[in-house]
Amino acid sequence: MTGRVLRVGAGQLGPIARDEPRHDVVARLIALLEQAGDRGVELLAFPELALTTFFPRWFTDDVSGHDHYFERSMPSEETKPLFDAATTLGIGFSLGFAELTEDGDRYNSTILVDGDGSTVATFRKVHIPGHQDDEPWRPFQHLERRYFLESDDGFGVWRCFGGLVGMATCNDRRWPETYREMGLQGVELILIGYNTPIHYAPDPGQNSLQGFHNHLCMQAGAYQNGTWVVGVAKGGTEEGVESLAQSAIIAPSGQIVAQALTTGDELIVADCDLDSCRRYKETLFDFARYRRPEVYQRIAGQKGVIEP
Ligand code: CDT
Repeated sequence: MTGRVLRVGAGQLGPIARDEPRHDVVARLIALLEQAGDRGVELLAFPELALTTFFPRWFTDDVSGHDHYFERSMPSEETKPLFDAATTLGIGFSLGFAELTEDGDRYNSTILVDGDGSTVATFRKVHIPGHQDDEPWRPFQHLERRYFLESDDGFGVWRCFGGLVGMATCNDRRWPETYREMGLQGVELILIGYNTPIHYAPDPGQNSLQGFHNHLCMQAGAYQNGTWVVGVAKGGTEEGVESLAQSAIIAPSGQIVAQALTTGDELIVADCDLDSCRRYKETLFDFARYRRPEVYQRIAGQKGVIEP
């Protein structure tokens, strides 16, 4: 194979029980990492909030009531074995976790770690979905807006793994701005972890379309920006809530080249030729030649809809 080929894995997780200790989850992550090592993977993506159950599904009066699900440092004593195993194997990885900063701010974050164990970057989720207050009419809560701040850092792109790599988290993948912000920085590979409940309480009519929408937005984001996209789920039925699996590795053509078959812990792998991004970036989506930012003013300047 020619070009800059990076062997990428997605380490899908099945459910994590509410009482499952970090130590056991880290052991599951290391098992996926070892499988990735056997298959020559150089960069392995793990899901959003990959160390614990999806705790925003429960309301606590005091926001700090869920602080035991947050990490105050990365690596921590409990996560260090994962970092050590990755360094020994020479595999880089991305890992979603709940971040509690020294200032007491809470973010839904993802760390990107190089194959030598050094931290490349920490991304904080930008588009926080769900609601802030208890809504007992729902079969389960989606209180991300109670437990996480919206990050103002935006979507960075980093030179690493022989290419240009960016990150996004779950709901971020539904927004075209996410991909285009990174596309304008030349991104070649976007790593996206997600936890997507199949039941959408405000409009259950969307339930049967969850799988379609998941792939639709990531495939469109890949194609329209000429980039690889890795979508990696925590799927299966977790504490009674069924979540979408369907982890996928998507080429710059928008085609899915690898997809998970189960709803449990599963590794998928693809050889991602980063040079193949140029086929799209230098033709149909040659931004410098064809974009018209002068007629896109609303996109950055206006938040909600203003009808004519
Ligand atoms: N974790 C996450 O962002 N999940 C959302 C669910 C939105 S429904 C409240 C998603 O976009 O999949």
